[in-house]
Amino acid sequence: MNNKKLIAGNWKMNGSLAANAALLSALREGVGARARCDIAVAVPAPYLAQVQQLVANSPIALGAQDVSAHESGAYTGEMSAAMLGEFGVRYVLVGHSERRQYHGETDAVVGAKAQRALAAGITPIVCVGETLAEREEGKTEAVVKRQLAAAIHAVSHCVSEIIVAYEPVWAIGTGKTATPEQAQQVHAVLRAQLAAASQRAADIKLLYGGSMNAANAAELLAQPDIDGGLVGGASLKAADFLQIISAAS
Ligand code: G2H
Repeated sequence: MNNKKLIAGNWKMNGSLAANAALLSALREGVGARARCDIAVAVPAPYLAQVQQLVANSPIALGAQDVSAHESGAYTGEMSAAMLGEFGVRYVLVGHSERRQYHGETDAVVGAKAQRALAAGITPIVCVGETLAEREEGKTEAVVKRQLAAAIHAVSHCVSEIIVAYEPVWAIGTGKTATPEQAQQVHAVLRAQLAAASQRAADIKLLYGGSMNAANAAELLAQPDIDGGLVGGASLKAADFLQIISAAS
C-alpha cells in the first residue's frame, strides 16, 4: 500500500450508458495526469465492461459494489471474484450497510466475501458502521469492532491487504455527516484493532463514508486516521467528486 489517500465513488444503483460516459469523460478531463491521490469508482455490475473501457489509461481504478462469498456454481444472481477480475476490477465493496440491511449480510458472510476478493487479487473495502440507535445506546465501538473482527478473522494473514471504510449508518445519504472528531474517534479505534492483528496497520487505508461532499471533505481528510473517502451521492456529480479529489491531493 502507498500512503496516498483514496477517494472511491460508490455509484450505488445509479447510472446509464450515457450518464456513465459523460461522468467519466468529465472526471478524466478534470483529473488529468495530476491526481495525487488514488481514485476509484464502484459501479453497478452491468456497467463493469463499459467503465473498464472508459477508465482505461487513466488514474481512475475500477471497483465493484459486491462479490459472492462463494467461488462458483449454483448461486443465481451472484458474481464471483474471478469474474470481477476478468473486467479489471481492482476494488470491491463488501458489507456496505445497504447490503447488510436489505440483503441480510452477516459479519461472517462479509468476511467470506473479503477473503474471496483477496484470493482473486482484488482489494476488498470492508464497510463497518453503527446505526443511530446503536450510537445512542453507546454501542458504536462495540459494533464496529465486532464487524471488523469478523473480517480480520476471515482474511487471517492478509489483514494488511484490506481497506476499511467507516460509514455510520445514520450519516449515509442523509446529509448528516459525522463530525471530523466523531469520525476520527472511531477510526482510531479501528486502527488500534488493526494494529493488534497486523504489524502493517499504519499502512491500511481507513476511509470515511457518509455524506462526504465538496464542503466537508477537507476537514474530514485532515484527520490523522482518515486516509480517504467512500463517496456516494457526491460521486455522481463530476464537479463535486473532483473537488473531493482535490481535497485529498
Ligand atoms: C455511504 C456513502 C457511500 P453517501 O453509503 O458509500 O453514500 O455519500 O451518499 O452518504
